[in-house]
Amino acid sequence: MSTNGNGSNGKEVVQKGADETSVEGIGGNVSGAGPSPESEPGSVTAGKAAPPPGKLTKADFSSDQEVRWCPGCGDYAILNSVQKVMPDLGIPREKIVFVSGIGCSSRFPYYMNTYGFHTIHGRAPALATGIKASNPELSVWVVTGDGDGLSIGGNHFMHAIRRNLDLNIILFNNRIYGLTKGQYSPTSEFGKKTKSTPMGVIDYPVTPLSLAIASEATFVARAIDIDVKHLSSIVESAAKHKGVSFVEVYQNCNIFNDGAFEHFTERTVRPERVLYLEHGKPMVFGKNRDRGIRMNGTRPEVIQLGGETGLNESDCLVHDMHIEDPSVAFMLARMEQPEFPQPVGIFRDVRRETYEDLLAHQIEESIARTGRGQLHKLIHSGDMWVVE
Ligand SMILES: Cc1ncc(C[n+]2csc(CCOP(=O)(O)OP(=O)(O)O)c2C)c(N)n1
Ligand code: SF4
Ligand SMILES: [Mg+2]
Repeated sequence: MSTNGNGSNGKEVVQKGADETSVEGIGGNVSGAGPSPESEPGSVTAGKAAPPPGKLTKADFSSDQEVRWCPGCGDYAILNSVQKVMPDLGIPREKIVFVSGIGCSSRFPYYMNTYGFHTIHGRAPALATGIKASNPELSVWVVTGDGDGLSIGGNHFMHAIRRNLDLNIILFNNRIYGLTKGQYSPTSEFGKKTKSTPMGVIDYPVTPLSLAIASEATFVARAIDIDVKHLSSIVESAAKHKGVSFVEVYQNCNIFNDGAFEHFTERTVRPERVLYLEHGKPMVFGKNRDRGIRMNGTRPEVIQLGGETGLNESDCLVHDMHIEDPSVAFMLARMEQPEFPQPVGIFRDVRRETYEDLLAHQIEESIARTGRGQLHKLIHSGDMWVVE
């Protein structure tokens, strides 16, 4: 990759400011390197020396590793948000582990001063499942990309979610394979020309939130990389949810898919084109809060509020993220620009027993019934074959 601030495709890298973020939020401390080569999976990072006693700060969660994302990449803002939220969770660093697969996004564990595991492509949910099931006290985070999580890892994604382990899954959706330099992903738009689809994509894209909801996710949310305040609040809510939490973050890959979400995330158009879902509040949007969402039969529709319309906030759908039935959350996940404002926020937050608690109960019950087992005895019990 180029080291002069240009991407490998020769496109000039533009540094874009994240809301309420200084240079540390986006492309801050990088010396112009592109995404680092695909390397070193399997490494476990244990971070730098322990901080002094007292409340931890954001800095305590930053590792001493040089961040190897392209300048201007949305990954910085996400890293910044997660590091910012960590001290408020009150979890000691040695009880936190970040697990990733492969991709630019999957370099994340290196930069967190916690335990971390950069694993194999698409398999972070499987590794995280093992970690959480065997040590439920840990706060386990999965960081994945749209390729890692939904292509090669689609199967693992679905099963980790439906098991409802108390995991936090953050999917960086840049609608492209970044690390391998710009091939289309399962979230790339139909017709999009990429390195691997020179005549345009002919697969229909998937909506990550729809997949998560269909897989029985108990917490589903979406945020935007550059909206750091909102993203941080979503990350915090996800962390506090007991059960699996799935957060999709719209992340700009300014080298291979620049501006993928700009038509609604750009600061000046955002109020008109993004719907911030808030529990218990009517679904209203627009700089002047003059438009809303209501049901028209079985379909949502955008309505104009005020003036001659005679409609007001009380005519709008009220967001209830705690409804057990996932139908409304699914419907919201299908709403898209330009017909609808793009919804962000928490779509669904319901309680269900977690896999690790159910597993612990089964183990306790079994021990109470038959006593603590011995592996040696188990192996040598029952029908055995002797190979001679
Ligand atoms: C088994 C295997 N197949 C393919 C690859 C090549 N590969 C590495 S990363 C990647 C896709 C990454 O895309 P995404 O998950 O969207 O991450 P991003 O780089 O965009 O953050 C692919 C196909 C690999 N490393 N291993
Ligand atoms: S996601 Fe894109 S901008 Fe970010 S490090 Fe990878 S190639 Fe660079
Ligand atoms: Mg990607």
